[in-house]
Amino acid sequence: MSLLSIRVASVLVALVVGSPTAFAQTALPTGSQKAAIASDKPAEYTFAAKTAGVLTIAINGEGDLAFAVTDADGQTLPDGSIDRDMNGNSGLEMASVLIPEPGSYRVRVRLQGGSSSSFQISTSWLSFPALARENTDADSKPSGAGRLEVAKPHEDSLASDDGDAWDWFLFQAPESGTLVIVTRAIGETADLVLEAFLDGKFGESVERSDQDLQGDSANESVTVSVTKGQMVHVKVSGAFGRPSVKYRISSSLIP
Ligand SMILES: [Ca+2]
Ligand SMILES: [Ca+2]
Ligand SMILES: [Ca+2]
Repeated sequence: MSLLSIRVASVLVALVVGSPTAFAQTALPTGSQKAAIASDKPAEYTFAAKTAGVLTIAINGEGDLAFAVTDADGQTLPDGSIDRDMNGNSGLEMASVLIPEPGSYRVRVRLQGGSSSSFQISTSWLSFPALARENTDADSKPSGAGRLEVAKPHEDSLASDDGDAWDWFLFQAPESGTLVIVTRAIGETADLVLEAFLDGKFGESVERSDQDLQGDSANESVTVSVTKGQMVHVKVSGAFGRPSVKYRISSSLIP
């Protein structure tokens, strides 16, 4: 999953263009550049942030474009999924995204519908260390997900004010079937969101629940078809603001 990143000495950010499958990559300066895109082949850029700061990205092109800013693991940053259709134009997108800590990040531009298109991308980087919001919990990234056994409930918590804003878990399906995962608050409730991701693709969930089942905003449920041995990553986060809650995550596999 790791992509090469080429550092541009004069700036704090280096952007590299390439497709997820090809290794041919072109360095992109923090100015403006044209690029080609296909609906089945997003354009992917990587950049290295030496500090926390703000990354501003604008794209303009044919067709319905959207982009996401992710960390090195591929999980989308908070407010990092952008499809705003500026000025009523589905191919015109713009956002400033908070980069919470030094590290390697990616920007993935995708074409929604249509076959191929070209677009222009412009970026700028504002280094601002005071914005740093490090999340030191290992389970804040898919690579540090807590391993859970199917049918064995687990208790955990979110404490956003201490930087613990979401948790990642990993299930491995002991056999093929339908995996059902649910969350419940322990004690005082909060508005939770439960997401499931398959096969190490953390950009977009295959299932997302913010259904507030039984009238409780923490009661969520996702259902995923799995094959024996398949890895299912699960993310528990807050729907709004900065959640602070104890919760239980339970699972069952229907063969
Ligand atoms: Ca769009
Ligand atoms: Ca936690
Ligand atoms: Ca909810």
